[in-house]
Amino acid sequence: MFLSKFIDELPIPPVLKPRRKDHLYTYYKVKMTQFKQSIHSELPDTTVWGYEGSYPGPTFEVESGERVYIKWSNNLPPTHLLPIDHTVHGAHTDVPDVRTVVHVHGASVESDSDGYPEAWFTKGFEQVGPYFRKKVYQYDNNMRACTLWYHDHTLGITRLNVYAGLAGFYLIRNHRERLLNLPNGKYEIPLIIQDKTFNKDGSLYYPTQPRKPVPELETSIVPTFIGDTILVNGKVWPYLNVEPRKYRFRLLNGSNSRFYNIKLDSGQLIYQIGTDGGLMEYPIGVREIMLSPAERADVIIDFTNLEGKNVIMINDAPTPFPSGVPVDENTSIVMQFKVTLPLSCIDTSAIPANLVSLPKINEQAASKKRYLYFNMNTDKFGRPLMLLENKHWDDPITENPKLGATEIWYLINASPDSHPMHLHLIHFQIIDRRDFDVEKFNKEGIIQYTGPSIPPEAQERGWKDTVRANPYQVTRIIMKFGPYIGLYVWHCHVLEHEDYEMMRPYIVIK
Ligand SMILES: [Cu+2]
Repeated sequence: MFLSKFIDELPIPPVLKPRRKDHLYTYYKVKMTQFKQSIHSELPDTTVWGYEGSYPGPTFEVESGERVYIKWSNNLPPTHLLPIDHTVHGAHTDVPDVRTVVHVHGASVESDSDGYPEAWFTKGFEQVGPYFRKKVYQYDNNMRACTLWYHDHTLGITRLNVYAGLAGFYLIRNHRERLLNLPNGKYEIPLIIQDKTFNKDGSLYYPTQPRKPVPELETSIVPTFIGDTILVNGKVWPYLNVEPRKYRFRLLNGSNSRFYNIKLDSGQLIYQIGTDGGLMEYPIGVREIMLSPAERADVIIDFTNLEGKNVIMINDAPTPFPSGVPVDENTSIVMQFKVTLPLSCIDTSAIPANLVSLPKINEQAASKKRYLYFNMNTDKFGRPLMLLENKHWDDPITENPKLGATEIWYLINASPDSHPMHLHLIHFQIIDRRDFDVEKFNKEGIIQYTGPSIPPEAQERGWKDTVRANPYQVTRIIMKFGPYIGLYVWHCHVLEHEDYEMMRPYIVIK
């Protein structure tokens, strides 16, 4: 379907107002509902799901150390917007179709408030999953200033709930960050990038079958989802009028499966100042930024001296990444900046030479190394099934770090695709990536490196919660577990993989 580019203005999600805020705590109420929204002016309105009547959901803005309570409630209709595959674990016919649970991605949060995939709940909490513990979640926000996001995490239908619209930003700020004099106020804009496909009537399209259909099933999960349009903040190919000055953008890949390699068609530098978990040590000027699903990049783009010019944000990453379908004239376009607004005041904001101190976690501090491999399996319908450690979601827990322990995880990817691996609760640092002999590993279970240790890319040198585990490489990450104990998860953030067993529980023990 043909949709014109750059004819709709970029929407900016509203900042959510708390119901109560005093020196003790802040309280928010957030309702999930179904409603219609204009996704593109050439399309009839689209039925979506959102938080507080907004897709993407409203933005939370909280302070480091602020104690926040959120009552997430489900007010969605009883029928799902999208086709459910009832053969997928956790989405069998013994549970209601419309279930939700909210995870704040990247948050350090107690286990009972983390949005465990089996802690789901239905409308009015009438039915709840086996791990449901409480209606009001508690977030201590004992973290650096950083760009987090919240989204649905229900077992077996996360891909559908997020695709329907259940995602939004959660920003943590602090005094230290404010002292840096970064572009702020109307010059600081979050951008959630997603790909979707629409039917002619404006409704969301999500495939009921993979390319090679499963005849026994009415609906089958697909190995990856590839949309034919790109949305930013819920609009297809929007434009943003900007002033000739610096802007700060929080880039988030909120897509199901698609990776983006973001560039500007002007060829100008993008100044990256932060990663998933907060500010970097110093800004770096880059011409491209790779974002796998759930990864964020905090950037500054300078439109100074570009009066009257248009700058297009483009993408050239194939899907699945790195050896899948190349982008076309549509999926290579993200959005447009039009430098049309007059400068309303002198731009006194800065790109500081130094941002924060970022101590490296010492490898010697690690008390445990875990070797974790991803393997491709086939299910009884002949569909590909990506597993972690050849284990399913329901198998006994094998990853059980001790509270306060530092560990190194070896993410061993013997598959041809890159998998964005995400750990809940903690932020980690990437140590390196290294090619290995895949055949030998598959036969003997021994890692024999065939290349040198490759340090993380410049854009990854900071706190991370999601890392690209590239094909035929061992990716090493290091982290300290805490400050909470209990049940969490680690998983691939390609939502079609996560929903189909590429997710495992882990437990932090005393
Ligand atoms: Cu994956």
